[in-house]
Amino acid sequence: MGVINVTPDSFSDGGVHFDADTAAAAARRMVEEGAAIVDVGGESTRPGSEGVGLDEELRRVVPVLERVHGVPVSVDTAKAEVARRALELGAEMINDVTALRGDPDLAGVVADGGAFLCLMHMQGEPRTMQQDPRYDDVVAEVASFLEERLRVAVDAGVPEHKICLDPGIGFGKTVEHNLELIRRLDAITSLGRPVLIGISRKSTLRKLTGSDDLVAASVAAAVAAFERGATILRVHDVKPHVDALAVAGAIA
Ligand code: HH2
Repeated sequence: MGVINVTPDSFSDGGVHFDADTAAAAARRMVEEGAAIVDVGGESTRPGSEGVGLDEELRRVVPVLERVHGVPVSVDTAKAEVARRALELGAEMINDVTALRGDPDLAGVVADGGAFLCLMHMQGEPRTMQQDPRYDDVVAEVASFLEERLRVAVDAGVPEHKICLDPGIGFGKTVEHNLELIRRLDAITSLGRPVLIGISRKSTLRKLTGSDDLVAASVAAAVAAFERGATILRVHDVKPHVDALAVAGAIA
């Protein structure tokens, strides 16, 4: 899954794809490089961010979707109205970092639109989530949250076979929480749904390496997650991940 943030402030690629033509060209290039799907987002969820209003999010995302016909697209949104417009414009999946806790109408839009859905764990909200994240057992708590949200989504009419689960690397988690979630990913894969991991260019990698160039660190983390059962990797640098995963997959 390639990442296109149509935002001025995303923590790793903020501003790079803020123009719709540039974003659409980048989405096409990601598919040429081997991405199976491209995740388009108009609201930054980086630690400390405030969120954007509906009109501004639509203004960012819709022009990109209008320019990427034929590209398999996921839309990173928690807003039902953004999801509705996105599905009308051909998006196949809604990636909701609130796991259906943000907008009571989102589940119905996804169900009616026949879309795929990603449910992600987050402790707290982006504005404050990294201030002091605490868990008794991060893996058990994230797994039980995802199991509950999966049930909520299915009860709201989204077919189970269209749902994937994501432990939410960096969303209300310390470095050690993030590492433990990947180390013990079997607790989440055992819920029976495909698991998505988004660790590309995240600050955990910067803290581990002390480097600002996070491509190699991102690839290493993606391969480690793949080897523990993750099947969707959300990444900014598609080509190195596709190559690394081709090799890791051939060996597996
Ligand atoms: N991470 C980010 C955004 N959306 N969605 C899922 N399912 N999983 C993730 O780990 C995830 C996500 C944050 O990363 P990024 O897109 O690079 O930055 P920003 O939120 O600042 O746009």
